[in-house]
Amino acid sequence: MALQATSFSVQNLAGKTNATNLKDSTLFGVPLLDNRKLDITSSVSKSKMEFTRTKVFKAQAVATTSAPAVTRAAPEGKKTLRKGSVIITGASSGLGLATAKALAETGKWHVIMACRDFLKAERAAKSAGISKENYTVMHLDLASLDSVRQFVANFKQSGRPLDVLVCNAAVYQPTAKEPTFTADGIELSVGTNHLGHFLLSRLLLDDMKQSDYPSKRLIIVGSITGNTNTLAGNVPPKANLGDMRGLAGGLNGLNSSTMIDGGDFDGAKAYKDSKICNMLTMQEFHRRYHGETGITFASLYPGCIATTGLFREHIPLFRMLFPPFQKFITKGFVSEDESGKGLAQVVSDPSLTKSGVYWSWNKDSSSFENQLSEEASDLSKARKVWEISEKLVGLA
Ligand code: LMG
Ligand code: NDP
Ligand code: PMR
Repeated sequence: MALQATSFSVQNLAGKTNATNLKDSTLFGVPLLDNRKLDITSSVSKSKMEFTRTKVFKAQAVATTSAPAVTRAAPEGKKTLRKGSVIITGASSGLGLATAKALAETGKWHVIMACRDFLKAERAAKSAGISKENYTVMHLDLASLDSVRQFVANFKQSGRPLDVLVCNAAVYQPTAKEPTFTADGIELSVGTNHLGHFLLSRLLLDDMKQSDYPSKRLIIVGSITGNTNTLAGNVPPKANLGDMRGLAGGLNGLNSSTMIDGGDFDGAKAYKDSKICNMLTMQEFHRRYHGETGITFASLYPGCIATTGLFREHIPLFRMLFPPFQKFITKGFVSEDESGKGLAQVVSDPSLTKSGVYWSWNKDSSSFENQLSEEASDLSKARKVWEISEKLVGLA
């Protein structure tokens, strides 16, 4: 196949990069030289670390790898496995929906689709063929801290256990000239993608602690575009949190900037900044809670899913050219189905229990621990994002 024939290995690239003495050590999301944070011993050898993945996941990858469930006595006295219970935010389209589908299909998971548009989510679940007994739609608008609190209260009332939480929803406003705001007056991209999820995960942490499931996980979706150690992360505008003066001021556009670094509003940058916050938050959760709770905290780059609703606000020409550009030029393209199977692995695969990891996939669909950029792995920034965010969402 042409796609596979033209991909080349890290070793080729590494040589090239060495020669030009570039500081950045990855290309197209895959580390080249600097293995500061990279542990590739478990899942891939260097030669397998090619920069694209073009094959689909094997369907059984998810079906056969779910964590062993807690056993419960069935009415007739036989032991049965209890279903895992997973909340996925933004499961009404794209990656979230594909993940819900992949997990539901195994019959081992009940998916709580946490969505802002109830009807859309119901329709999406139906058209994806998810059977009724495998999902529940619950209302959640991440652009309102009240809605997040209400969702958590409703969830607790439902009496369901919580084994895995997937923070997946996001908005991207690449063409916005002016900022828009959440119900709480916070710039929309960071407010939704980071702060809404931050509050949600903090409020649900106890439920996860109480779960008796063998592997409890909190997964926060990250991205290559927030990582400036990649080519994709160097396409302007680049992510940069600066000294976080804007975030500390509440991103309200009144007495503070709407951008985390205090600069002028830029929707594309705000999205990329929010993804850095997502990846830093995962690491800070890991540092604070992994030892005490045993919960696995993870992030991932699902691949470039160029066909999703994420690009709905981009100009039509972009939406037309972006998928073929990613398919044939960067070869970073993945289908929604494929990416959903990848995220479903991070939810349920017994071999992906390592905490504090940012997962990516090779072109043969095997997962590996990817390297975050310097800023996205800066632990003092992680702490600072955490502390400021706590104040903004009313937890401190
Ligand atoms: C911004 O523009 C907008 O201003 C902003 O509003 C927002 O929309 C944002 O990210 C979203 O984009 C980005 C703009 C500028 O990029 C473009 O979209 C312009 C396209 C230019 C086309 C270039 C030709 C490419 C050929 C592809 C042909 C197929 C057409 C498909 C197009 C689909 C759309 C993508 O971007 C630029 O400035 C372009 C230059 C970016 C390159 C950055 C590379 C940095 C390199 C850093 C080095 C990293 C180390 C690697 C070393 C490698 C050595 C081999
Ligand atoms: P989609 O737009 O298809 O999905 C985003 C989901 O988030 C939608 O279901 C949307 O709901 C939901 N959402 C948006 N705002 C809110 C809100 N205020 N409250 C609740 N839900 C909300 O995009 P993707 O599937 O591509 O994105 C999913 C994740 O993947 C994001 O975190 C994104 O950053 C990440 N990602 C995507 C990549 C890609 O190439 N597409 C690459 C790397 C990462 P609704 O359906 O109602 O609009
Ligand atoms: Mg990018 C070289 C590989 C590569 C990869 C894997 C992506 C992923 N992109 C790559 C390269 C390039 N992109 C190059 C060379 C360009 C300049 C032509 C380019 C441009 C570009 C734009 C304008 N790319 C984009 C945009 C967007 O608006 C998307 C974005 O930044 O959203 C925040 C985007 C993306 N490119 C990706 C991925 C995964 C995206 C979606 C970003 C995300 O969801 O985080």
